[in-house]
Amino acid sequence: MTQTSPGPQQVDEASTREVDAVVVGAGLSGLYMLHKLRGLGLSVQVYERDAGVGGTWFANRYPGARVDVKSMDYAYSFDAELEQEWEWTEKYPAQEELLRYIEHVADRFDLRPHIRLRTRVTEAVFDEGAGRWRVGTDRGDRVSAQYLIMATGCLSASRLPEVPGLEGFRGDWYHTAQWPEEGVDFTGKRVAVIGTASSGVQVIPLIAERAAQLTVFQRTPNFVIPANNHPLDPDDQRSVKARYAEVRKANRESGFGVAFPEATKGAMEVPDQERHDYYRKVWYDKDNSLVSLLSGYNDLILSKDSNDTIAQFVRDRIAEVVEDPEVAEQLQPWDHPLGAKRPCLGTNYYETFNRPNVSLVNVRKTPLTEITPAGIRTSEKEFAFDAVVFATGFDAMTGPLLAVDIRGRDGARLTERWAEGPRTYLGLAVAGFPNLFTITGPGSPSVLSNMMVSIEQHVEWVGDAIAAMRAQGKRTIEATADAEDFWTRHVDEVAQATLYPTADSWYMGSNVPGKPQVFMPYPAGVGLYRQTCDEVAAAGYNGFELAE
Ligand code: NA7
Repeated sequence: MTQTSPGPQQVDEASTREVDAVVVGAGLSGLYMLHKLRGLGLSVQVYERDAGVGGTWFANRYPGARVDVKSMDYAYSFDAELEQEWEWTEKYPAQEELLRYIEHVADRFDLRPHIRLRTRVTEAVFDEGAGRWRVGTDRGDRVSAQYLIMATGCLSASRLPEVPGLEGFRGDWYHTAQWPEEGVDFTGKRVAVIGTASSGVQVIPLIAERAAQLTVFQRTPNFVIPANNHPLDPDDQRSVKARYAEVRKANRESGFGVAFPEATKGAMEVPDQERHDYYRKVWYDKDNSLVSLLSGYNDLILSKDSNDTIAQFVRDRIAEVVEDPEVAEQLQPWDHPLGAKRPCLGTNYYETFNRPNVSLVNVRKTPLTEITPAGIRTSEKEFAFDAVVFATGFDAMTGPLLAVDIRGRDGARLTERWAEGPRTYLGLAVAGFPNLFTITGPGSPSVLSNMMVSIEQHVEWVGDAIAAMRAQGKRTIEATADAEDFWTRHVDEVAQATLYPTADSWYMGSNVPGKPQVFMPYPAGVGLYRQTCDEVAAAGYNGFELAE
């Protein structure tokens, strides 16, 4: 079911409507935030730029798009009936199933009447006199709201490479994160895919099955772990549901938002054979996950030597699967520790390079220089294509926030405040921007975790903060500059003690030319982070100023 929004002609530009809260985005976080605030009795306007709810799972509908967290963990936990009634079909459901689930949630909790689709929030200005946010959209809406909640997601501002010529390309082109709703038929076509991270790894094997020829342009090889996806056994699903409360609690207290027995040893503390056996077991285990791979030893993301053992294990598997040794070598990652960038889950990824219709171009050796009318030119030669697929990623975490012109006290722009990188308190709030909350914002565990756990924790924390303010008759809540300084330094210190900053990754902003190189997510784990947030609230919102 899709909801249509009124056309621009129906909007009265002169009138400013008052609501208690504006939520930007109707993905997993925006929908739950809306539900939570409605439950507290607030009037809420949600704006969503896309034509339907779903956020990431609306936009990323390329063939092969799947979540990389198991379905039973990647599901809302806030409503016990919802949790029990929804039946997942697979270990890692595909985009269509995830979108169906999200649409079910929107209907079940009657959320749609509060959502305006196809409407992009363009600016939000804090009016100090009124203590309210004045919000404007690209369709002429003018709304005044006490609270502004950015539920814009971490990966929603997609990027194309800085290669000239795309406007002159005679074929069709697509970005994986803006895939046409009607789908694309690549049968018999000469297709290029640029990008070999999570999205590229998922789309490449499926395009290869249809296209006459597929050419993959790879700049940096990634570690691709077998998804070992399979239908969920109904008995297994029932058994998880029977102890769901316990499973959820363990997830909330864990590091990555998916519970896993805590490792007591480092990778180098066990005999080589034992370690190798463990990696092998995880690699082929039908119930494996990124977490089971990364959590087998307690120092894989802390010690380069330990990490080398698992990285080499994966490189060996690549060499085993890929028949052409030269291609295998190009596909082996050497430039970053496994896990310092989001590892990819694949199905037939490496096998795809054994197909006669698939070839690999290393654009580190022969960079892309131009999109030509007929195809793509590298420093070496020109290739002709009917279609080009950009799996080239996102301006992550800060991109979606800075795409809105957000101005706080004294007209200060968030873009200017964050010119040298994001600065937040708890990844939730920004000094000088009262009553603004960023769901899974930079400085919170967000993308280093099962997003569902992080989203629910933020939404619930924000809901509780608003309820507490209302109970105490407070009008504004604002992070102090000291608290923000402390937190920003703390996030950096924790990150520097890990291997994460050693990789060029979108976690660091490295994929966007000119973007400040700052490690953006908070890597201390969702359990510890939740404790900190709870302590802040219990201490009367320590580090925040609440005013009447
Ligand atoms: P990512 O992880 O940002 O990957 C983008 C890919 O595109 C990556 O392989 C990039 O290579 C490549 N890329 C980007 N720009 C260029 C240019 N100019 N030339 C060649 N190659 C380029 O995005 P995804 O959509 O795959 O995944 C995002 C997240 O979604 C993922 O981490 C999961 O959490 C889900 P690079 O590595 O920068 O050399």
